Amino acid sequence: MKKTILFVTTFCLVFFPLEAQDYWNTEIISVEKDQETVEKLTEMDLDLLMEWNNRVYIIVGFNDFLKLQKENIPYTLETFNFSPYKQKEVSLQGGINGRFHSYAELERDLLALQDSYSHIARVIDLGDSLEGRNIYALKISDNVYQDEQEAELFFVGCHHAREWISVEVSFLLGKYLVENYATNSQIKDLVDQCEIWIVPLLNPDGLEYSIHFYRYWRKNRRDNGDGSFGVDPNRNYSYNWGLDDEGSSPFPSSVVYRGLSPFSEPETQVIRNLFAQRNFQAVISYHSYSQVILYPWGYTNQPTTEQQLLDQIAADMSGLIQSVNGNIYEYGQAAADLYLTNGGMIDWTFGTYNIPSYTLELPPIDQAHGGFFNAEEDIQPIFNENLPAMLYLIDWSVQNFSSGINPSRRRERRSGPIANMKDKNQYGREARARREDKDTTQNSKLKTNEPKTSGVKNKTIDIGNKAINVRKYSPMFIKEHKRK
Ligand code: 0X9
Ligand code: ZN
Repeated sequence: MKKTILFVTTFCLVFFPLEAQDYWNTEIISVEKDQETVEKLTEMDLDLLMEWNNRVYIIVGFNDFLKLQKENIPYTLETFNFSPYKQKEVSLQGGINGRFHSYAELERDLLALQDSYSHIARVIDLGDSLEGRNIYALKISDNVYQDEQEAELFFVGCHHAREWISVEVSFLLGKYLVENYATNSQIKDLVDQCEIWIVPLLNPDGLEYSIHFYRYWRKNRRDNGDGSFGVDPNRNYSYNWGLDDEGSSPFPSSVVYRGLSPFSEPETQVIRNLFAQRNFQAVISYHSYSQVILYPWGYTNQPTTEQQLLDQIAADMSGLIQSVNGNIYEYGQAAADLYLTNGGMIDWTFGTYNIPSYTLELPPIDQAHGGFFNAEEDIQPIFNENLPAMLYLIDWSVQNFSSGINPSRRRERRSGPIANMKDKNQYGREARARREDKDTTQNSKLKTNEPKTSGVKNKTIDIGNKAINVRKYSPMFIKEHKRK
C-alpha cells in the first residue's frame, strides 16, 4: 500500500546529502493534480515523469524535496512502484541492456550494414562526443557516395539517454530499407529517389551512462563544474534558446539545463553542421514515451504559419500508425502537450530552415505501461507500427521535392485543397471510441486521428505485410533546393 508522506524533512535529511542534486539519490513521488498545485509545480524546475489518475509523477532529489516542503505540497513516495526490479523480466533479458543497443553494439551493427549493403548504405562519423565516442550517421541512397539532387530526410534518435527505444526504431528503419531494397521495388524506388540520413544515437555518452550507472539519466555528460553533470541536448539548439526559464533551465543541475550558450554541446553542433551542408525536406526526432506526434512550435502556443500542413501530415502519420496495431498516437502542436520547451531541435529545424519537423514520442503511452522501459519483445512491433508513417514521410518528401518552385506560389496553393479538406476519416471515430474507454495521461489539447481527404492523388506502398496509402500533395512547402 502506498505510503503518504507529508513534509517529512527528516526523511530528506537522512536519505539525501546536503549538496547539489545527485542522481544516485533520487526518488519518484506523485502529487495531486489540482490547479493550485499545478501552478506551484510550473514555477519549480522539476523532472516530470507523467500524469496519471489525476496525479503528477515527478523524479525528485534533495533540493526538490525542500521546494515541495516550502510550498506545502503533499506528496506520495512512489519509488518502489517504479523499481527496475519490477521491470526486470521485460527489460533485462540479454545483459545489462538486453536487446537494446549499447554504443559499441550499434557501431558494430551500423558498420555491418555498410559492409553488407555498401552500394546503398554508408556510415559517416559526424563528430565526437565529450567522452570521445563517435556520433554516427547512416546515409541510405543509391549512389550513396555521391551527393545527388534528391529529396533528403533526417531521422534522429536518443537526444535523451534514457529513451532507449528511440535508438532501436531509428536503427531499424535503416536496416529495413537496406534489407528490402533488392526485393521490394517500391522501397527501391523510394531509396533511389532520395537520401535518407539516420542518426540513431545522438547522445552516446548519455546512453552509456544510462546503461551502466543510472537508468533514468537524460542529458549528455558535460561536467558542469559545480558538481553536476549534463546539458539537455534538446534545449541547446539556437532557435529561441533560453527564451525563458520555463521551457528550459539556466541551472546546471536541472534535467532540462540548456547549457552555457546555444550549440555549446557536441551533439547539437554535429546536427548544426550537418544541416548547414544538406537540404532536408522532413525531420523526425524520436523520443519516448507517450505515443504522440508533435510539431512546432514548442516554445509558444502560437501556431506556425504552416500549422495546417504540419497538422495534416501528423494526422496522416497518426492514422497510419494506428492502422497497424490499433495503437493511438495523438498529435498536435508541441506546446499543446504538457509543457513548453525552448532550444528544442524541431523548433530550430523549422524556425531556421522551414522544414516540416516532428518530435515523435514512442510507446508506451504512460508510466503505468513501462515509461522509459520498453519490453525487448516490443522493439520490433513498435518499429513495425511506425514504419508506414516513416515511409509516408519519405514518399511525401520525394513527391514534393522540387528545385524550382516559387515560394509565393506555394503559399497560394496551401490555402487550396488542403485547407478545404473534410473530415471523412477511417481512423478518427475508432480512435475516439477507444479513448473514451481509456484512462489516458495525454493532455486533451492533443488530438486523436482525424485524417482528412482531399483532391490529392493517392498512391500505395507495399511494405510486405500490408499496403499503405500515401497522399500526394501539391508541392507547396519544400524549400528550394540550394545545392549546386
Ligand atoms: O522534453 C523534450 O525534449 C521532449 N519530450 S521528452 O519527454 N522525450 O523529453 C519533447 C517535448 C516536446 N515539446 C513539448 N511538449 N513542448
Ligand atoms: Zn526525449
